Amino acid sequence: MTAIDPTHIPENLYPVLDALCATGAQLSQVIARGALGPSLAAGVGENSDGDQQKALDVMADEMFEAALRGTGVRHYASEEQEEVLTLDADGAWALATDPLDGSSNIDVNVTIGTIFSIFPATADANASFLRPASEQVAAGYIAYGPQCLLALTFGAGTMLFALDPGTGRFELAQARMQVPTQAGEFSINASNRRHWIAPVRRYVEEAEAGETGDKGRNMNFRWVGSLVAETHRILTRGGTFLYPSDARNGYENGRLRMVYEVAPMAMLVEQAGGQATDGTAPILSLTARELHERRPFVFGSAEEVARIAALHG
Ligand code: AFP
Repeated sequence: MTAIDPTHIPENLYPVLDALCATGAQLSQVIARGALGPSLAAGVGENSDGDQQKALDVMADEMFEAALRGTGVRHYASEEQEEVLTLDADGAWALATDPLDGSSNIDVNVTIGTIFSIFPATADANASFLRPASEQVAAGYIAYGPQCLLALTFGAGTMLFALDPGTGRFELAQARMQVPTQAGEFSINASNRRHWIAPVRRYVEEAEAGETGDKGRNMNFRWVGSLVAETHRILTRGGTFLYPSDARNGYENGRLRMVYEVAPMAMLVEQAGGQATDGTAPILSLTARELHERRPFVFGSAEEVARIAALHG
């Protein structure tokens, strides 16, 4: 039984997408059992960067790694593993993933997700990922929320699939997602205000001033703490997301990881008519220097992202 309608998937990538979707469907069932199953939010260790690992982080990573063997993935990179793994020595693809993003929301029943990015594989494992983000051939996320959804792009628009709980198969829900150019909402972790650089503070103050300030219209505010949930909202109804560099120790390049969070989300958003930068430079023009490097991340409605870049200028 295939896990996703093959109609919209390039044939040479179908085994990879089928494995990702089958695993995503399994994971959505594990997550839906919540407290009826083993504790998914229990701390089980630390990842390569010292972030606390939850049981579900490790479980998801193990499930995706196992499922992708034999599908044509040569190199597997994960937030939960220090080094790149070789799965199929003659595979054509290099896949990077945050297997479970939004871990702080696991035990409070808020949408969490899996993010993935696919490059053509090169012989050298790291070199497959340390290259311009524009060389991605596919990017997507699976959102585990009230609906289990897959947003997916191969560079010809961003598609949306929904998991049919009755069949366990992802079916096309929207052929082409489109980010509205104007935003009505902005997203940033406002508790970090005292750490922000001036352009970020200025943008947020403009948004907060609403119709009483330069923007001339009111904005609403959202912060979920789950990149997949924020991205899905912005792909659906527009908005702006900022995780900038800030003055905290270790946050000089923000919090989000370039290879398996920032780059795939940037491809999805730009393929839907939005924009994605590090505050000024387009993410897709950037190249990661290290597998787990962080990068300041601003994305969403084109007008807003351009305003933020102008303020940085
Ligand atoms: P976790 O997976 O460690 O919860 O991190 C989630 C995340 O990478 C991203 O999904 C959120 O947008 C962001 O971190 C939330 O960061 P803060 O906890 O600093 O608000």
